[in-house]
Amino acid sequence: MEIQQLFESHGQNQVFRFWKELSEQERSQLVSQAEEIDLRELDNLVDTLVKRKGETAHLDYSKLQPAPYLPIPEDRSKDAQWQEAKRIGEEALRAGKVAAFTVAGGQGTRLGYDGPKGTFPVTPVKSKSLFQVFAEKIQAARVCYQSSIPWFIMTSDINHQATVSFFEENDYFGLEAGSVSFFRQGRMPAVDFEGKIILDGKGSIAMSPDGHGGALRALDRSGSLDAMQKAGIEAISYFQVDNPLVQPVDPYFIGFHLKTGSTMSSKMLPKAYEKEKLGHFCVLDGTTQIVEYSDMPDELCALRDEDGQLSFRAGSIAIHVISLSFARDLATGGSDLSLPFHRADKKIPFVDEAGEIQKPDTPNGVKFEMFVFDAIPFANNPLIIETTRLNDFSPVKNAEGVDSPESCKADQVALYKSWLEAVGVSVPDDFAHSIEISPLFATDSDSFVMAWSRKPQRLDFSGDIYISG
Ligand code: UD2
Repeated sequence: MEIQQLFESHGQNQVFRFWKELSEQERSQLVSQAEEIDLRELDNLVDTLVKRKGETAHLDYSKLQPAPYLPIPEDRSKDAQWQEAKRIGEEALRAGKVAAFTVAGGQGTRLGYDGPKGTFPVTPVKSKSLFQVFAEKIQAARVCYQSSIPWFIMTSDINHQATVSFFEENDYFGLEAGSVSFFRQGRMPAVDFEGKIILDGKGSIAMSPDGHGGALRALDRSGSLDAMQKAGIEAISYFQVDNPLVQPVDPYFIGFHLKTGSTMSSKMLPKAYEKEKLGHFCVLDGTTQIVEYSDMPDELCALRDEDGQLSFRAGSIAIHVISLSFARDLATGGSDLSLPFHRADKKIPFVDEAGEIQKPDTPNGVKFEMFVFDAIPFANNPLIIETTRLNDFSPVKNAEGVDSPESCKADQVALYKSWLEAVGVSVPDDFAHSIEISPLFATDSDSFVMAWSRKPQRLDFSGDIYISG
């Protein structure tokens, strides 16, 4: 069979070693998995990342500089530059030039939650899921800008069906079904430390999602870029599934992206502490890039300016605006523009020679992932703007402690308290309950002030408070 010969010629014939024992159906499943694999790409990854043969580009950390960013003014409403950006962003939103895009292909293993992460209940009073929060924020923006604002969600093989079913069961949380598009990201095979593709069943290759950087290829392959182009979209507002405080379409951010002619823009926060798990915005030889927290040397994380601030303080919170034309270049531009793969050593279940499934206790193989932020070095005028934590970032990543459901709920309550205070409602000091404000009522402090003036409410602080849309 042709495919077997092809694998043999790349030294991967072990993939078909149980062939004779497989049923017709198992054989065709194995062949279709095998056909997904680009063996030339894999050979190259095995040489460079697994066997570390030949030239592996090492980052010269001594040349790394902190990347400049646009700081957020104390009061954006009094800053002409920020107001102009907001006007441009609002105009683009009203003109239907913006799509929202969520990457939701990850497995959420750290959280210890089984379902798709977007289905995780996250709000303090109503326990709305992450997906519901985003859906309501997008709905609010559609009403505000009288515009369709399509929403694209990238899933992976592991959670695609469960994600789509969740939306169907919940009537798309009030959004029109056709205005939400789901597509699967690509997969990569896992290999052992010799570079051999691992089987996790006699007729099944150990495949895993190719990282959020796979979004660019998948946007193209799924026809989403074409659909966006047809709809007149110019800017893709990108965010991760784990962060309910994100503003899915922020007019200031979109406005700055358009106004400066950037093709990929990013939001930053000053790191809260040296080792906060955020990528670092850096410049190397004049090129802006993100160095992931796990790759950043401790001494650079700890380096401080004369005024005591962390030098490499600009942390990436994985919120970007990407121009549609740039996304297309990256997806189809060939090797000149292709994103690099990163190596992750993992414990990967495998079938042994006897055909038994084994679950190793220590890493036994390598998974390959692309990161979307590796596109930044290819971007024109990559812009970085500062935001504030309460208005944009409180992810749910760990079961407890930092970035946990608990800390995220506390941040949501703190945000809503600040909105109430802005309209002169003071929350009693001994208030021991929760507050939640529906995005359908307001999505930020400004819209809360407006909504409150139209619909002021008498709040009873003897229990939880929920302000609905
Ligand atoms: C990510 C960033 C980190 C910082 C942080 C902020 C990376 C490598 N690091 O860290 O620098 O910005 O977020 O919260 O991204 N995903 C997919 N498909 C995949 C893998 C991931 O869709 O194959 C999605 C996943 O569903 C989630 C997001 O990407 O929405 C982040 O993935 P993560 O949890 O692995 O990244 P994390 O928290 O280590």
